[in-house]
Amino acid sequence: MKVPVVDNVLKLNDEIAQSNRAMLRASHVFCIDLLGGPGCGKTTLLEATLAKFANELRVGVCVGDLATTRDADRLDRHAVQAVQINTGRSCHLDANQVKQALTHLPLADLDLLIIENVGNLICPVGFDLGQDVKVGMFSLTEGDDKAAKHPSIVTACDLMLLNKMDLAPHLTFDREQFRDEVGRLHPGLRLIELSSTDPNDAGFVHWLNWVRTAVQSQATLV
Ligand SMILES: Nc1nc2c(ncn2[C@@H]2O[C@H](COP(=O)(O)OP(=O)(O)OP(=O)(O)O)[C@@H](O)[C@H]2O)c(=O)[nH]1
Ligand SMILES: [Mg+2]
Ligand SMILES: [Zn+2]
Repeated sequence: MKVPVVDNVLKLNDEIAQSNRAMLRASHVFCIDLLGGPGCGKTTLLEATLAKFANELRVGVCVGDLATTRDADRLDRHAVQAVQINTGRSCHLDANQVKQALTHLPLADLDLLIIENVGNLICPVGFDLGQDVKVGMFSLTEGDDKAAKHPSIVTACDLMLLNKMDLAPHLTFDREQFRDEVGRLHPGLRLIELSSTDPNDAGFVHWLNWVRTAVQSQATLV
């Protein structure tokens, strides 16, 4: 008997992602998918980023977690609108979940949508959500071998952040080796070292400038 093969799950996801992308472009909303392991500092980065952009960019956020609304609650006071997606047992966001979230967001009133993906270094990488760019995040406390151990996030992302730099004096993290491994996996990839808890530091300012430039370049594309 011929064994049926179900191989259209990602194809369907990609179709919905394209329609999300078209909807966001039509509303002139630039979209970032932020990826990183559990606790690397994604929500802390976004809290500080939204506070910095308060009088400059209108930002919506969409946060994926298996359970709780804690991250969306943390971001709600800084964002035009925050939407939590509870994924239940699923360890990544998919395009259909983002499609549902878009119905809760006032797209006409946004310049930027940031999606905080589920804390996971593996499968979120494979799911197109309709974003313009993927930003990958590692942090010093995870260890300097994580880029090499999780190459797909490094090759897929458009910018890499290395967070929790304030802890460098307390940890043995070989920044040279980490940088070399990122460079080997994705030549030319921009790597910004920063502390999300120190938004006035130079690294954080580089991140803010990167976002500004990305949003502006998108605005001229549409
Ligand atoms: N020292 C230091 N701590 C940080 C920094 N960024 C985040 N943290 C701390 O790291 C912990 C996790 O931060 P979160 O922002 O919740 O991390 P997350 O990536 O959103 O976590 P999940 O959504 O659960 O995957 C918190 O205790 C933060 O205060 C940083 O730059 N330096
Ligand atoms: Mg979080
Ligand atoms: Zn998953």
